[in-house]
Amino acid sequence: MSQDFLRIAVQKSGRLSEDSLSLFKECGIKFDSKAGKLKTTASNFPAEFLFLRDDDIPGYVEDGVADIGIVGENVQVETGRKVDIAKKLGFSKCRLSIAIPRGDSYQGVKDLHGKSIATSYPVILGNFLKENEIEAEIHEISGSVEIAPSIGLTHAVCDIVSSGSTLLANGLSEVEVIFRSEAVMIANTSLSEEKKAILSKLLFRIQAVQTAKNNKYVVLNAPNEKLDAITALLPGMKAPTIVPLGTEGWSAVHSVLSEEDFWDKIDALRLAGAEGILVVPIEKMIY
Ligand code: PRT
Ligand code: ZN
Repeated sequence: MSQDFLRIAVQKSGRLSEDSLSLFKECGIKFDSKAGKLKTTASNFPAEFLFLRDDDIPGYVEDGVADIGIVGENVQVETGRKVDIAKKLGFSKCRLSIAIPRGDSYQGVKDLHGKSIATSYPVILGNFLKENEIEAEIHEISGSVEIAPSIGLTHAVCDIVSSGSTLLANGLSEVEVIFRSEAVMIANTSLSEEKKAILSKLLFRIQAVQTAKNNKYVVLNAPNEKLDAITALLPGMKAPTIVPLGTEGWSAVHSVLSEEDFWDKIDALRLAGAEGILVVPIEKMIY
């Protein structure tokens, strides 16, 4: 019997491509990702990659042409395809926002009543307007949404924003955030047991990569009389490792710090008497 494999759909070229491919590589999966390829097989993991337009990925995953795929949640929700969300991936974060010409008055969502809004996301925008009981005209266009007000096409736009510089450059100001998005791994809803087993192996590796990215390995020196105060600040995976130093009365403390409150913790450690603090990135972290 030939071994089962997972067919993975990733964006061919665009904002999701690089991070998607890096993620699989960080999971130790080796494959040829030369530009222009439409399909490739991993050499050390039961997986095959398909390189596609992001808009097509939810449909392929729903139909089972691909078993899993990576897309922005915005695309997943807009296409309305029935798939499972296997994992949020934390990259390609952005928001879908309504923006109006700078200087136009805006008191609240009710001001959108009777207005026209250009967007490539008619479904998500439609849901937002319905929830807020606003009657506005949705003008669907596939690209360059931001110029719609300046050419007299619509009163407002609803588009993806990340830094906000595109809105700024087009004289628009963001007035409502209607959806927040990040890259997600989607999966077909009826995977075979064999494919589910491969997916769970992949998700385990992704978890280890993500946890490692959110943590740093810290080594510091501490005078023994201050060890209690210092170790109280450090969680570690179980408890910090404490090793006596060659210098009498001093110890080295090894621990793991979360990226979230990293600088606050470093400041507190210095105040508590820690010296020679080394911070090292972690490649994989498995509990
Ligand atoms: O060719 P294909 O169809 O595969 O790709 P695409 O052109 O449809 O999508 P792509 O590669 O542009 O984006 C893929 C996904 O990345 C999106 O579906 C979002 O989930 C996510 N993402 C994250 C973004 C942005 N950030 C983003 N800034 N998608 C688009 N933009 C655009 C936005 O449309 C606007 O024109 O960037 C501009 C705004 O950026 P700022 O930084 O100026 O605010
Ligand atoms: Zn697209």
